[in-house]
Amino acid sequence: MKRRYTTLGAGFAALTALPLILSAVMAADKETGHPKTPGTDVRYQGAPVMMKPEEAKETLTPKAPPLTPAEFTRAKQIFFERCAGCHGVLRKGATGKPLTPDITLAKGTAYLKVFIQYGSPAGMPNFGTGGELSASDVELMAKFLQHEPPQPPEWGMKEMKASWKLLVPPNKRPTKQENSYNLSNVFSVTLRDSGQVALIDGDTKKIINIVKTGYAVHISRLSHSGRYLYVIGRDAQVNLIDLWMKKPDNVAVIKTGLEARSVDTSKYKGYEDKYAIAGTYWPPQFTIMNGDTLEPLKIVATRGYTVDTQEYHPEPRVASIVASHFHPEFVVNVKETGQTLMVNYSDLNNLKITAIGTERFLHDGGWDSTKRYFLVAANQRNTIAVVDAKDNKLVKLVKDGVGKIPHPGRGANFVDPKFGPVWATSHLGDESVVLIGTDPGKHKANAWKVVRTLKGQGGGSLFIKTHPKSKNLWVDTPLNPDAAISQSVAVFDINNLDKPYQVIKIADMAGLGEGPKRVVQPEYNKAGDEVWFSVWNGKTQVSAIVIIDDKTRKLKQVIKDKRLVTPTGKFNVYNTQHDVY
Ligand code: DHE
Repeated sequence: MKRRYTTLGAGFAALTALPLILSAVMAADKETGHPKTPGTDVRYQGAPVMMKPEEAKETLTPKAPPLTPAEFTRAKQIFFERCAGCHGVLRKGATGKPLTPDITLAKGTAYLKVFIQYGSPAGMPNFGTGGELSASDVELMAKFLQHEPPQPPEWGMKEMKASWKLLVPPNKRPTKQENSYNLSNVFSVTLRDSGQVALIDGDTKKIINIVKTGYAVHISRLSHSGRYLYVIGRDAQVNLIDLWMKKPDNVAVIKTGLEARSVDTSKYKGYEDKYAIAGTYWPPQFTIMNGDTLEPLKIVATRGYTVDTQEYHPEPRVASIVASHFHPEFVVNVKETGQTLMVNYSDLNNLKITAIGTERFLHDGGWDSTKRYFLVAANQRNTIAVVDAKDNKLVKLVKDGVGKIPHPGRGANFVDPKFGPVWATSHLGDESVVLIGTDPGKHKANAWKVVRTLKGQGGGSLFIKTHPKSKNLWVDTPLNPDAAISQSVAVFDINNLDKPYQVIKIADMAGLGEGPKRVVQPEYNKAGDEVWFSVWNGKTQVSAIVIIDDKTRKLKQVIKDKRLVTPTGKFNVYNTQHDVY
């Protein structure tokens, strides 16, 4: 991420060397130097995948330009690091275009080289002129893309069981809470680049423990009781942390695949703390595990057909997962096919799945305030899909009025003084914050429509947050190319939404040295009177967490500690456990 952040800047200077014809038709992004592609999108979507190139088996394609084994190995490495995040491991297309040999062989080496060198207006970065790939690597990749995509290994029960470690079996664990922390106000903080989470006491603001987790750790979720914390890394490692221990720490660990982003736990009555589920990007599947041991019980593939063109997709990744409060079900959102799967866990042998066709490119989302409706962003389609978790059906694909690349995190629920209950999202691709009516009862005319659009600081927003006890709506913009915007947040007054937002300069409050200092992901404490922000700096730079008093919007405290390496997501135990947002 950091490397991309800095080297892409060099691309801007190199852009001047583009052939006249290209520079005439393309307006370059100020930061990426990439024609018509905002730095925000490139940086966010195109992160390296965690696969080891040696594990992916290559097949030489007869008509493609020959490559030596050493060249193949190098090309695989470059592909996993730079390309797979957007084009997919099997190159069937995701955010980026499909790059399978039926397409690439017809284009040929010279044509592909131009794209890799200069990028394209549709979103392909200028790897050559941007200085990320040498001329010989550009040529190598142009040849490599004409071969069949190397197939990474599958990851079934045998591999999962071999990776599974029950560090402390349930009968050796505490029978009651053995520490005196107010557990419901503990925060699990992602330390992205150190592969750890920091457990921070929300009352004293002191670090309780730094726990080793998977590589490029991503999110945390809680069990129904709030005792167990589940953390997933991009390497698909799930860590189970027991918060009842004197010093909360890992009690089990498993690798559920090679690439992953999501984890959750069973919440329905009678199944409290019983199951955990992890969704993987590779292999495309989800795994249901024992909640207190992580023993894998059931693996289900997500390969299948796209919702619209009904075309086979070999690599549909599992995006957000939430636990239903109306049925013993997990809501599993499958990205590339646009299927929302209601997976009933009451009988794992006779597994019932209701497949709701929603929209392609499902990503993140959250419940409405009643927790009956799940609103999920189909980001590349500028759509919010609304699913009814009680009647198990699609309610609406909200398209009208939604901005460019909605990115809600879990979104924000509050009551709009004019339109009634709403759920809100901000956007990666523009400055809008849209409010969608969520009450089909008393406010039927407003339900599942964009009822209001606020103008935020700019694009590059990832997360938005409020709390039932708050009157503030906080909007971050960590991926905006303007440092003044990425290092501050906007806060709206929910009771007076026509009033302009206030800008709070969070990064300045932290008083850090140099670095990108992106301010990311507002998260409330349990009482709903403090908002926590991460000031996300480079791996070798100083980062911090800034805590704002929600009522006064003034600084309350800064947590600085050399162990807080690249803090990003923060998950308050109570709010995560009860889906409060
Ligand atoms: Fe995330 C949630 C995928 C990059 C921080 N991210 C999610 C979810 C998905 C996802 C599918 C929803 C999980 C759920 O609810 O079950 N994220 C991806 C990617 O594919 C992507 C774009 C690129 C990648 O290679 O991983 C990506 N994400 C990032 C980051 O760079 C962020 C900003 C910093 C980081 O720590 O990695 C980041 N993502 C988060 C956070 C959440 C999240 C903090 C949970 C928000 C919440 O409030 O629940």
